[in-house]
Amino acid sequence: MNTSFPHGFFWGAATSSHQVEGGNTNDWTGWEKGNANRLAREALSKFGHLSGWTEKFGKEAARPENYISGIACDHYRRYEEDFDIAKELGHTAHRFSLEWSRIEPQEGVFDAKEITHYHHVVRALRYRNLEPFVTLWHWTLPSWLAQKGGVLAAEFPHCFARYTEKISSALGDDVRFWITLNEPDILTGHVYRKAVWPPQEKSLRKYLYANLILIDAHKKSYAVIKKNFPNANVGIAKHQISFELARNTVTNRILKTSAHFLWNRWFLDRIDDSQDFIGLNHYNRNVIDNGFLKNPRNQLTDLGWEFSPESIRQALLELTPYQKPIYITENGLADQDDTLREAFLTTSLRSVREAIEGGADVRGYLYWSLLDNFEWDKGFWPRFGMIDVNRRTLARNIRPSAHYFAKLCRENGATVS
Ligand code: IFM
Repeated sequence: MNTSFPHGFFWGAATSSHQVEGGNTNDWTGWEKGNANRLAREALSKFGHLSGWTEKFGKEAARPENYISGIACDHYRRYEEDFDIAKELGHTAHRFSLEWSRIEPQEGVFDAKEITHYHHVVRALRYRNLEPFVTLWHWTLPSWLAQKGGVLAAEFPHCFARYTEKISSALGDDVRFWITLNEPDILTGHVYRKAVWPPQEKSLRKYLYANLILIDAHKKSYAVIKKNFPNANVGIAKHQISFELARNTVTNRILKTSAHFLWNRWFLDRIDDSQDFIGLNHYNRNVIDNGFLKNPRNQLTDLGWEFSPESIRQALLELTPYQKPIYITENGLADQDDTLREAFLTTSLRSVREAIEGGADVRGYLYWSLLDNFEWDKGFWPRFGMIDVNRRTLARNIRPSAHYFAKLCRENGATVS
């Protein structure tokens, strides 16, 4: 019996608007329609080699519909039902995102009905004693802003601050935790380095510039929330990778230090005076041996990512220099048959506990994701959910690992072994 998870530790799961709500009209909407056939054609060559690739995945990934978010999980209408399940599963917190394109469908024009909707969402969480962690921006853009250049638009920080002002003043009395940006550098990397997400423009200059714009946007948004609600807790959800050495050589150490600085520290360092906590999103380690990604590829998740849940320990310990509370705002895996998820949770949470014992001020764990959802350019076939969502009927089925997690939530992790 070990009781080293702190008193009041938050347990729960996370989602994002575009991935679960359904019925959104934003910069992804047209892109999905325009690219669905191509993505379906490319699926076999991209994923067919994966050891966990099944006939079922093959069929789903070959259908263009897989790449169109459409009704998603219909969470926009079924959020109360979904929160009831989370509550029944012992969760005490829930992270979700606001869909900017619903709230401000035209520049400067805010939709009171949508603001009320999100107020109801927050109240529905509060009513169930689930602490809301509200993300202001999880990547999707209103069409008018995308047309101005999206995260490259010089007005982006101003627009984001105006949106923050509007929505935070409406919801702020009921929200203690705000996440301004989700994984900003993953977004900029996929749009401007890999050029695989809309608007698919490969340019290192744009990549760097977009990151600077997002830093400014976060700072402005932070200032707005703190002006109106000085006691609010505001941060970002940052994707962090554990860079590990296969061998302790000079070259490997140089590679690790540079990669750690560029990937894990650069963005956080720049906003350090404007964050009350750090939201950690963690999925991967990267083993270095005269080069990157030399991971032993023993056990893989459905997406072909290495199964290495223990790497969260290093990711957490590396955040201790910031001397801020840490909330794990995402950690999870694609595992349709739920064969790895329980072991993943056990090892991840054991590693979290070790990090706490090592000095990391970790105050919550939010699994990604509550529901199977729309995994961006991969569509619906990867299943990250603790709750399986039937793509035809949208019926929710609780996976066995969710019950295992429920036990940990109820016991405050006491039996994580
Ligand atoms: O689904 C995504 C989420 O939107 C952001 N973090 C990583 C998840 C899994 O890829």
